[in-house]
Amino acid sequence: MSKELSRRTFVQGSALAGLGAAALGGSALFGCSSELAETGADGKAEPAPVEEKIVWNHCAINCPGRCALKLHVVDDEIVRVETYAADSDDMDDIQPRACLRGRAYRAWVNHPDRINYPMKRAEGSKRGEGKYEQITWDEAIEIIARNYQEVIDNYGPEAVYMNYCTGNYGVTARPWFRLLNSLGNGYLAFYGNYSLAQLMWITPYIFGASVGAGSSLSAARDSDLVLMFGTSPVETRQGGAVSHHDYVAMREMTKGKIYVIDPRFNDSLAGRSDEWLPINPGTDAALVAAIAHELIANNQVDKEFLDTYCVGFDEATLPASAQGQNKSYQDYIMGTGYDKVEKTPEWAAPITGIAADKIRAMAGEIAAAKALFVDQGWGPQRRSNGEMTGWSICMLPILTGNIGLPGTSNGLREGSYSVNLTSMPDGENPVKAKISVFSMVDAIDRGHEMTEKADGVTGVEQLPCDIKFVINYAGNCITNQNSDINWVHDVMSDESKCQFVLGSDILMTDSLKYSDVILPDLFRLEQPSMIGTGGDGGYMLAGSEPYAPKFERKSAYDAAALIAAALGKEEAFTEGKTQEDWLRECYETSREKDPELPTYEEAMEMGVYTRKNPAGAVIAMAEFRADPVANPLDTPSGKIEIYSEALADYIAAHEFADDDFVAPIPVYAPEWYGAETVTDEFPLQLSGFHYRGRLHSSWGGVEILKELNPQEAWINPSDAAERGIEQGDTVRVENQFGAMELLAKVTPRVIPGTVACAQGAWHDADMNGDRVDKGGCINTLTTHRPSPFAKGNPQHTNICQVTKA
Ligand SMILES: Nc1nc2c(c(=O)[nH]1)N[C@H]1C(S)=C(S)[C@@H](COP(=O)(O)OP(=O)(O)OC[C@H]3O[C@@H](n4cnc5c(=O)[nH]c(N)nc54)[C@H](O)[C@@H]3O)O[C@H]1N2
Ligand SMILES: Nc1nc2c(c(=O)[nH]1)N[C@H]1C(S)=C(S)[C@@H](COP(=O)(O)OP(=O)(O)OC[C@H]3O[C@@H](n4cnc5c(=O)[nH]c(N)nc54)[C@H](O)[C@@H]3O)O[C@H]1N2
Ligand SMILES: [Mo]
Repeated sequence: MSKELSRRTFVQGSALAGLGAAALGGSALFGCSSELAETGADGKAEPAPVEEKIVWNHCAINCPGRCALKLHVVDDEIVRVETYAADSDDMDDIQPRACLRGRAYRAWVNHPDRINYPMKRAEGSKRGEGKYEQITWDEAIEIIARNYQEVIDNYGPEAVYMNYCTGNYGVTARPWFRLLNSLGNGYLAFYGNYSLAQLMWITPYIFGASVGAGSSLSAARDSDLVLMFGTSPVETRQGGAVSHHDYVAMREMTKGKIYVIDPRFNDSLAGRSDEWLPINPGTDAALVAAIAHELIANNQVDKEFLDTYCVGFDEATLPASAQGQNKSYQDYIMGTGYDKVEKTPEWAAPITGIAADKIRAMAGEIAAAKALFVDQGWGPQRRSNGEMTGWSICMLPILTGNIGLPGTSNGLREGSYSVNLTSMPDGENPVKAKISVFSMVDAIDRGHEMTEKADGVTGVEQLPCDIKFVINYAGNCITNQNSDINWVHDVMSDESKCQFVLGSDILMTDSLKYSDVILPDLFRLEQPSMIGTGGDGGYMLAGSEPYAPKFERKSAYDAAALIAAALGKEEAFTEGKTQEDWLRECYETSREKDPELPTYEEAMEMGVYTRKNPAGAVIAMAEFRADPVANPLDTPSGKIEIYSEALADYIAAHEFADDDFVAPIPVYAPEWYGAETVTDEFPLQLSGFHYRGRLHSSWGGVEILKELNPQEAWINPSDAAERGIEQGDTVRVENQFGAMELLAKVTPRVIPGTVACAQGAWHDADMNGDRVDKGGCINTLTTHRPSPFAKGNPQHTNICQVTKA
């Protein structure tokens, strides 16, 4: 679009473009109006007067800074995206303002890869090739229903699976589990998620199942020492009303020093005066163990807290089954425990890359802090030793008694105050078996061999069959976001394994190319929708559709209803309701629970509803701290478990590999592919992070955002010099699983010995050729081996070699 175009001609161009694309009909299987907009308008004709309407809707991805979108709509085209902004300079005002990505929705909604029609895999092509032919909705539904019924008849409901996905959130955003339950058979479910599987699994052993997060960041305003382990809210919590804002507000107000402990000088540190503590990836537990050593050696642990609120710090509070065997945490730290190694700062220094004196100084600062606030992101736990690392980080507040009091947290990620909305019910799943979320491809490959003891299957001792029918909706987690793409490709393209893959998305993605049938979906912002969420304060967003569905796109709800109808279960699925009926009904249920909420009509009109936390801040575990007898935790002992007898029992009853370090106390476990296990062939660590310019792979194809946020491998100048690599060179990053090519960012912002690479870039390889990924998708190099306990995704744990391409 040329710069000279006036706003009027611009608007006319977009309107014409819509017509142009529609008139093309079947010749454009996926495509959009914006490309045509640039060639379709002659800019000379006198434009008809246009009327602009404003429609509220919301961002629906997994940020979780789901922000308000104020859509300007002319002739059924979004011509501009604004957001919410209140006229206020109150730092505590809740303003869910969209980030650059949110404001770039127009380019995404009109992307050339948009899916417009139902399609089936082209005759003779293989899964993964991405060759499709247009079909009718009737034909698509018939194929889906037939394959579903065949799989149920031949293998049973354990062969049916809905893959993990995070592209679409809202009260009615997930109709697929409901569909599978309405059909009366159920499905193989999963537990955990790709975000925090390891921490989710271990936290119930430490604090009990009801403690899922720490204090809100507003609580850190009263802290005098803030430790941020592997987290960058400025990058991963963008948006005006979640942790990015809350972190910046906290930094303005707290008197405490803030340490950021990360292999990478992340954007939350950039341009500010706080301290970066560079650490070798996967070694936080060694740092914590050495700090614990200093606190114990100098009598600086809070013994009264440990005796009253915890079990297992020392012999005195160990359960009877563990007594007299040197199994306490203190024994492990002081060198009398199971490995007989004293965890001195000198022991930790070569492992972590942090000097022993620095570790001593930090221990001194921690001991002196009156209110220590420890916050961990999920980077440290998305690793092969993530369970032990996540638990270890929580040991700093536990050892010093900095839990449940003003200015403190419990070591987990910051908590929030949210407005909660009830979702459309999923119904009952009669199938008891579950697999870990990371196990889908394994369960396609060899599901019938997978057991409770070795593979973390739950509900049954062994899976009765392999997965044969997959729904992949609003997720790019078959390949792009999943690990070891080259192996996944081999499993998924083998048609003797999975019988049928139903894909549905708004855009053609790398994962969608493994579908047998593709259904064209709507963006959430193209449908009536509501969502509740929060940070320091809570908010709710509501909105309606800017225009009727275009081309042959249908909402997932309507698509699922057609499948239900084809299988004779329409009534069970819809109960006679439209998506909007469900939205209203769920919202009325929410209002019964929370009568302060506005009416449905008011909410739709307002777009944004906000509420401050009446308590000021969330202080994690405050009730337990105030009275541990009246408010016990839901651990077996009712206390914080530093030694977990339940975990000891679990370990005894399960199978682990030799290099899986498992223990009933939080120990440092060297990684399989880590600081201590790099090889001559692959001498560098390769650690991922979540990038500011995308949300995983979402927005990854939007050119303007790609220009602003190039895909790069961060490499320290010392490692680059050794390899003759200069800033801006294209480099090849390679390991035992694959190779990718991308730009080098030569920078002291990453610790020597580690290459950092943003996850989520679009995989771009010739899978029938050399398989070298020119898109720089890190999952070309990640392992599919699951973490020992959670069987979670250890996607930041990798080693590599880097050379000039
Ligand atoms: N190496 C590595 N891999 C990782 C991670 C990592 O740290 N390192 N992180 C992991 C984590 S934490 C997660 S949560 C997963 C996320 O993995 P995914 O859930 O696959 O996330 P996205 O790549 O954002 O894919 C979302 C999909 O939803 C679609 N979508 C977006 N908006 C809409 C909408 O409004 N409607 C519909 N129908 N579809 C929409 C997008 O086109 C996209 O295909 O990735 C994991 N993968
Ligand atoms: N812009 C943007 N925001 C996002 C996402 C996105 O893709 N893009 N994804 C969203 C989703 S679904 C999720 S789950 C969250 C993810 O949020 P997180 O899991 O917290 O994000 P990561 O970037 O994986 O990790 C945070 C930091 O940990 C560091 N790190 C990695 N390994 C280690 C380690 O061993 N020790 C220490 N100390 N630090 C380590 C990384 O360098 C990174 O700076 O973000 C959400 N927000
Ligand atoms: Mo995530």
